[in-house]
Amino acid sequence: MDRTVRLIGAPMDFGANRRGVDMGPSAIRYAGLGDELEDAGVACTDSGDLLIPRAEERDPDANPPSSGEAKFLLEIEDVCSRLSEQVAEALAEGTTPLVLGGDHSIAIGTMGGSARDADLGVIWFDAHADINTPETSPSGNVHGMPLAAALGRGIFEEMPWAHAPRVREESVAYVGLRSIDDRERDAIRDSEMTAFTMSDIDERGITDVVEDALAVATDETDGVHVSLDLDWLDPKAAPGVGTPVRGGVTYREAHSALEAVSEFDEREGGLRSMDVVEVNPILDEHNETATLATELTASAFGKRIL
Ligand code: B3U
Ligand code: MN
Ligand code: MN
Repeated sequence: MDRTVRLIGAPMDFGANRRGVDMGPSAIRYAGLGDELEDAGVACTDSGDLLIPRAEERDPDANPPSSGEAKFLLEIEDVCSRLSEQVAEALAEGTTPLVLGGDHSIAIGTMGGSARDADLGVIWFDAHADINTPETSPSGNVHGMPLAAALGRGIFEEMPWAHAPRVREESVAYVGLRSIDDRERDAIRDSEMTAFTMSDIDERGITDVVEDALAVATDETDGVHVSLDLDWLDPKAAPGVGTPVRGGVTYREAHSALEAVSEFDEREGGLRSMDVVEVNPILDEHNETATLATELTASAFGKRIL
């Protein structure tokens, strides 16, 4: 395949409730991402990391009064605005942006850049729904809000840096949900998004579910963004995450899912951007979760056993 992947590190933990995800990009690179991608048959260039201030130097509550409960929102705005520029630039140069988090709030920047010149489908591999707004969030952590931000829900509607008008509810598919707040449940039920939970995977198998998710994300869109939150996996396979939830997908199911993404991409094209988030090396065991993140990314870009 004639593809160049452009790595962009976003070592940001402003959106998470546990410190440590800022080390994710280093841990993922150290686990050999560049070589793995080359094994997958794609070329790889590395733009390095965005410069991000340390959380200790900032006041989490220094938000505009209209922003409700959303910690470090000003800092997240700054990082995501810069990230979206880099993502848009990578696409304009004909490369595929691969953003290494960082907590999941960085996906606001990735989607913003990726949806700038295209109608964007989204596949959200996550235990969580990430559809809270500052008005509904139980925690004030923005890593529980990136999809709401991209869709312009609640007060995000008035935040041009967050709202990506070319992402529509009908083009969003969740895969693997199992931890949803009450108000998120209502939001999903009242929306046009498609949600496949762990129960759907139990009943139908991961491959069928991912095929359906791809059908949703590619229907009347120009490309797909894949957002991979490592807490999607069962904590036995991915212990190094800040908010582990029992009952996630297995190592094998995760590989099948991302291989299905790449098989689809080989057949029909369309994998436009990806981010890999929530790897927390402080909580990890021997860099296992970062290594897994690396392997799964290689599967998404075409690496096969044989
Ligand atoms: N839904 C909860 C918890 C959460 C979301 N994403 C993660 N945790 N990683 C919240 O705080 O919004
Ligand atoms: Mn998430
Ligand atoms: Mn999650």
